[in-house]
Order: sequence, then structure tokens, then C-alpha cells
Amino acid sequence: MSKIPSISSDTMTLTRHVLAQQKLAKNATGDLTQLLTSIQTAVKVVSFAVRKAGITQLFGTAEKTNVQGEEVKKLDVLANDLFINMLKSSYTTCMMVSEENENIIEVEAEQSGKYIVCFDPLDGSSNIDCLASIGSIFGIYRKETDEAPSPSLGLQPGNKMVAAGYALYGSATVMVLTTGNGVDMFMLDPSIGEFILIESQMKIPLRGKIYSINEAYENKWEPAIKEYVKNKKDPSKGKPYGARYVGSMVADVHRTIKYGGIFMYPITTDAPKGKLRLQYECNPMAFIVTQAGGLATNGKIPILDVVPTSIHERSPIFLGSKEDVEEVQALINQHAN
Ligand code: AMP
Ligand code: P6P
Repeated sequence: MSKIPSISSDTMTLTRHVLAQQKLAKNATGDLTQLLTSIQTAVKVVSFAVRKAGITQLFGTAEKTNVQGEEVKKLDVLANDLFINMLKSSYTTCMMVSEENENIIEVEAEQSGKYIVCFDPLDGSSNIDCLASIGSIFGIYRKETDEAPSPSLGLQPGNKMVAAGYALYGSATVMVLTTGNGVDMFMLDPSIGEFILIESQMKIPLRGKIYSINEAYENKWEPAIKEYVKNKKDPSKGKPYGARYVGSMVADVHRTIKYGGIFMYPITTDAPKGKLRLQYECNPMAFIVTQAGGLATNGKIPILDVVPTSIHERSPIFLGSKEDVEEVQALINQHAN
């Protein structure tokens, strides 16, 4: 007699988890819960679209470029519109910063709330058509003043974030979330359309065995980075590390959290400020990795302490296992002196 697959009557969904966390928060009105639940809805639809893209002609380009000068894919446009619409209709945000929009997105007064959301609706979209993993990344800030929305409100340092998360559209769709009390992972069960808690209080290993960097740029790195990567391959310096690089930040960071090691996108001679964007790539990932016990630096100071000067500011980033990040930081400091 085949065993009936167990169907729990008490599954911990993302919705239930976030509501339970709200109840632990003093004087919470429910706005953050409503905001996170709206993001969850956007992610569910993006996940469906990503998996149907090949069938519904959603592969390919939208025949335009974004503020970054990057070619925009059809799925980029859909994901961006979904995030904007779900966030606006949550009545909890006053302003948004999106990778796809040059200017801030203001929410009209009748729908406005106290949160500011910085997001990359679909990160790694150059990987869409070849079915490599892609993701969505978001960071949530509280509006600190009564002033009207303006770009300066989108320039809070990462250490002011209330919550951050990412969705990974990989072999399964997962959401990884922190609200400042550790990191939790939820997997989408397509059969019921719910995100299910599969890992609580995720912890990144103290040290890993994998380094992740685009080695095509080796000749454009600073000497410290060249030396660090060379050391990772040199048996005389210890057991050599493995190299992994998807070229999709969410996939590379998620692997780094799960297995340990280090993800790096340093400055290069072509990108003297780095490539990755501080507000909606580096900061959310730095908050999550730090909450999981890891480190995230720009090579000089913790990413979360950087005070942004523009909403699309780029930053170098070294994030991952504490000992791995400390090792590359020590080499950078040595070369600087
Ligand atoms: P609220 O008034 O519901 O937006 O909540 C006020 C503050 O309480 C938030 O900015 C968080 O710091 C905390 N909080 C509220 N809801 C949650 C939640 N679901 N998870 C974690 N923290 C929460
Ligand atoms: P490169 C994707 O375009 C992205 O913004 C990140 O997801 C990824 O980590 C990085 O750029 C890859 O950049 O220069 O290695 O192709």
C-alpha cells in the first residue's frame, strides 16, 4: 500500500510566519506585514512568469535599455510593473527605488505609507533565455521624517534597513528574508501556491571552500584581488578552493550562504566604482549575510555603513563567510599600506 504523502494541517507558511513575527513586535500596526505579503504576491507571479516565459513568448528583449544602459528583457518589464503595482496597492509605501527606473517612484498621497522599498525586480536577467537562475532583491527602510518623498529619502545607509530579502527562481523558487532577527528561508509549493518555511535562523559557515568572482576581468583587478585569487588556487597556501560563478548575484550569494565561501565583485579598471548597485543589490544582500553570521564589506568599511550619494550608486562588494571576508580584507589592507 503506497504511503499517502503527508499533508500537514499546520504548515508554517510565509504569511503565517510574518504575522507571528508582527505579534512579537511592540505597537506594530500591521503595515510591514502587509508590505511583505505584497512582495510575496509579486514574487509568486514573477516565478510563474519565469517558468512560463519560453511558452508565453516572454523570452527576449523589450527593445529598450534601462537607466543602467542595460538591455531590458520582457520579463524585466513585467517583474518591475508587478513590484510597483503590488507595493503601491499595499498602502504601506511612500516611495520606491527600482533598478529599472531612473527616478524615484512616488506613491500618491491616498495610497502612501511609511516605508521606502529599494528593489531589483529581476536580477541577472541576462541569464533568462538560457534558464540559469535569476532573482529579485529588495530592501525596506522606514521614512524617518514627515518630508515629502524625494531622492534623498532613498539615500539611507543599509544599517537603517527594517527588512531585506531575495527571491531565487532556480530549480525551485525560494524566498530568503530577514527583519533583523536572523534569516529564514521559504520554498514555494506550487501545488498550494504558498511559501513554506524550510529553514529557520540560517547560519553561513565560518569559512568555506568556494570563491566566486568573474575571472574574465583578472587583468582589470587591483593587485590585492589578483593575489587573493591566486592564493585560493595555490596548494602551497592550503587546500585550493573551488571556483563557482553563475553571473546572477542572487544565485551566487545564496550558494555562498548555504555552502560558505566568498562572493566578490571588486572594482575594475572599467568599473572604478564596481558594478553592483548599493541600494538594491549590495545593501539587502549585506543585511542578510550579516544576519546569517557572515560579513559584507566594500573593501574599506562594512557595506551597511556606506552612506549613499545617489539612488543608483555602484559599490565594490566582498561578502560571505566571516573568515573568508576577513582574509581578503587583510590582503586589501596590506596592499593599501
Ligand atoms: P508596523 O507598524 O506594522 O509597520 O511595524 C512597526 C515595526 O515593528 C516595524 O518597522 C518592525 O520593526 C516591527 N515589525 C512589525 N511587523 C513585523 C514583522 N512582521 N516582522 C518583523 N518585525 C515587524
Ligand atoms: P558580470 C547581473 O547583471 C548582475 O547585476 C548581477 O546579478 C551579477 O552578479 C553581475 O551583474 C554579473 O556581472 O560583469 O560578471 O557579468
